Amino acid sequence: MNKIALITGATSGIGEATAMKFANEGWNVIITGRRSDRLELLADKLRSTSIRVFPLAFDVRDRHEVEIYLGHLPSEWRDVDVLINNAGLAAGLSPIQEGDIDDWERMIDTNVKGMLYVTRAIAPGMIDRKQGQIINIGSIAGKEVYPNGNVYCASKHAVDAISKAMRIDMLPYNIRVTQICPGAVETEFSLVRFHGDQQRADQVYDGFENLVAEDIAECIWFCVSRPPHVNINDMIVMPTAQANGTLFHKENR
Ligand code: NDP
Ligand code: 8X3
Repeated sequence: MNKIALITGATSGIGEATAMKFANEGWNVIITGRRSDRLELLADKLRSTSIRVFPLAFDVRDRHEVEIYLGHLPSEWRDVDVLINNAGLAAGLSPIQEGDIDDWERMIDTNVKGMLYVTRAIAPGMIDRKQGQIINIGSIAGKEVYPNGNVYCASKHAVDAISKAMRIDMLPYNIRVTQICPGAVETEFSLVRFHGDQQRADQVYDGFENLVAEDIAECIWFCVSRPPHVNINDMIVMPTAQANGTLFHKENR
């Protein structure tokens, strides 16, 4: 029987590339995100690889929706082998004294609370079966803080802490917990961060070769495809032209 991966935030970027990678490896996939039109398009594309797809459109910030969709999966989708907690975002890039409180709440509610709600719905089944892997998409922003990154960095530091805590709690149950922390990946991330300002988003990736979503999908697959006795705890993946959260080698500088 094909294995099952549940990927949150599969309507674009890293999540979409990861869904494609797993489908190409013959896994059945549960794909989630709020934009149902995009989910359906992706589901059609994935089905052409002859695997089974279960698209679920909901908002990870809504704990009742998470419980309705993920707490009551149909029996053929219930045994999730790998959960990829990927849905997330940055909103804004301002000093804390000028921060938009709605932006802060979106980031904390999505990156921290959403990840917790999804994990709370899926982890008990893995524990019952004594089998599974949870992959949390953190960030270099969860390892360092950078100017104006305040609340986004805090939310990803929370992902870092929760990943370590999950690894302890899941230890008796044969469940692998992995965190993957990318540097700059060109996706819709910066467009979302700058509230739809395409020009500002494009500037983030000017002058150096950024990562692409498929690079992270490959890293996720590497972690999942290790032998069962091997767990990659934590992986930091940067563009070669990025040394840390703030230092880039840009050709046009
Ligand atoms: P994208 O903006 O391309 O993708 C984000 C995904 O998250 C979308 O599918 C979006 O779907 C989903 N999402 C956002 N909010 C919600 C919500 N409330 N409920 C359900 N789904 C939601 O960005 P990336 O692919 O780059 O981001 C994926 C993850 O990678 C994030 O956690 C991000 O923090 C992290 N990351 C990204 C880096 C980068 O440079 N791009 C670097 C380090 C980490 P929809 O809008 O349809 O709901
Ligand atoms: C996304 C990358 O550098 O904006 O997590 O934090 S960064």
